[in-house]
Amino acid sequence: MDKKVVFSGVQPSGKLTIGNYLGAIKNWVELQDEYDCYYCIVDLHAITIPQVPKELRRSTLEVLALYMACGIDPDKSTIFIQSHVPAHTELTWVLNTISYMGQLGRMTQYKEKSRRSEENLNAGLFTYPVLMAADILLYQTDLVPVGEDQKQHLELARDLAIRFNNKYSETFKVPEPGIKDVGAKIMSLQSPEAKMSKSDADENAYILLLDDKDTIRRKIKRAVTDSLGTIAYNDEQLGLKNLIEIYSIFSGEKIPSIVNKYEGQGYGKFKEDLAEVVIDGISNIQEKYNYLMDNKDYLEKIYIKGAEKAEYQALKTLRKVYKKVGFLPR
Ligand code: ATP
Ligand code: LTN
Repeated sequence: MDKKVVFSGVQPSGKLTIGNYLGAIKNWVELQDEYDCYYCIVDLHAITIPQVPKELRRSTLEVLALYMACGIDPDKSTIFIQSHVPAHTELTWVLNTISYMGQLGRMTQYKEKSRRSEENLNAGLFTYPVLMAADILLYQTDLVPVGEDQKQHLELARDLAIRFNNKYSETFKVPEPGIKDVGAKIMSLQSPEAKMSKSDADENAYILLLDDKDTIRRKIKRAVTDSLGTIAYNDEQLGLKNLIEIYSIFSGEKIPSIVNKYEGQGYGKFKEDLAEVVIDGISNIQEKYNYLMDNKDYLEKIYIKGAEKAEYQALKTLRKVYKKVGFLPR
């Protein structure tokens, strides 16, 4: 029997945070044996906000190296760059024609990003989720492992699959979201009611996968907590709650056991230990990353091979779509 299909992606827009890792990439690793996995670097999505071309090229390679350093194995999974497979933009066009302006206008990410870039409110920002739907639907994807913030976009991808299937006949698999209970929304270290984001203006708000040890210790020490002063896991102590979750996922220790261990102690010792847990959890990734970035020829081979494999699958779906909508074959 054929394996079920997983698809996910990250934008090469700046450095990756531990939020991207815990909410997405770490979970991708666990799916590699059971599923046929496609992990994409979504550079077409990245240009919906202004990018410096030279830096975009570098970030794209960096994200590829980070995927692999985190444990994505190119012998098991297909790793590729979105712009290398033109079928993504081609299917986007077709899906645009069955997407409703109203639904796209209600997307939270669009509303937030358009508020931030009022002077450059480009159409790409608006159709961003349609491109994401195309990414997913091209591969007849069963499962999409992402963080909580992508839930609404996934709902749209499901809607478009169903709408197309109803209009023309069964064509797309309707994908399911894979969102974890813990770790799907790592919060900002400075304002724990907001998501940790790599595009945050305050660099103390996030920990990067490539931050050095002292930076990690400093950022965790400065992380916002509360004045209650007791270690507990609840919604009144959001800052602490977030830190406990980070501790739990990196260490594998259950949340109640962590709370127990630090009960009666102040936040200082807990934060010190947390910093070491995080450092421990990512030092291996950093080592592998540095090795890979010194071997760019190898990285190039990986993404060339990845694009070939991805394109083969993508074109199968695109051909069906073109036929169903009535395009005359060449
Ligand atoms: P930005 O914050 O700059 O908009 P981003 O950090 O959300 O970007 P993306 O490339 O948009 O990065 O997201 C990649 C993946 O990481 C997605 O699956 C997303 O849901 C997940 N993710 C992003 N931030 C977090 C977070 N704070 N907690 C958990 N998962 C996250
Ligand atoms: N929009 C996503 C990135 C993304 C994606 C995808 C995730 C683009 N295409 C397909 C899963 C499946 C984000 O994280 N901002």
